[in-house]
Amino acid sequence: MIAYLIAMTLRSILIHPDPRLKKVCAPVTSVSPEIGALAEDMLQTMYEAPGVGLAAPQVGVLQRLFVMDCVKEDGATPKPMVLINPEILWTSDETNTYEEGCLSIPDQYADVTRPSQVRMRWLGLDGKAHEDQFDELWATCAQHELDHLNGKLFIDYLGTMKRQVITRRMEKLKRERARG
Ligand code: K1U
Ligand code: ZN
Repeated sequence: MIAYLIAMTLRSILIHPDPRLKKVCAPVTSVSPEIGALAEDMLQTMYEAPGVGLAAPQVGVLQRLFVMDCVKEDGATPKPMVLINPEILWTSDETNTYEEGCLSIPDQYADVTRPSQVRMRWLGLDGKAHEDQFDELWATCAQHELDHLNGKLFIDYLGTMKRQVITRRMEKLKRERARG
């Protein structure tokens, strides 16, 4: 039997607190093969984690792109999406509260209220402009990922005390991981 290897690299996910997670990311200036390879690595890293989204700053790249796939049902066809230089065109007045998590803040969850629906425009890996409206988990995830590109984390929506408790837990986790 011949085994085929598919080229991909799992990237390390930064853990909060990290100054790179607080930066406003720069627009992607060219949808180059390097951006394509980064997006492919990010999708593989997201599926492996597992997560439903991942933004470039979470893997230490301070550029405006994220990936997401909110198809969660077992056996359903995956729908990987790559959004480069995403912009929000419209948000609904109706809101939705979802218990969010973050791959950069492992095992911590909190309710965040956001618009239920968003319309976004972005560049695809084909270099062309795309536009679509998202709802349910897709809308929550797209807004969570866009926040990452602006240096904002879901814990920034919480009160000071809750945010401090989570941040201290993450500092402890990082110290433990560093000790090995
Ligand atoms: O950006 C990230 O850190 C990824 C994050 C995205 C997200 C989760 C929940 C609400 C909004 C955005 C995650 O994917 S956390 C993991 C997660 O939610 C999940 C993992 C496996 C199956 C289903 C969900
Ligand atoms: Zn996140």
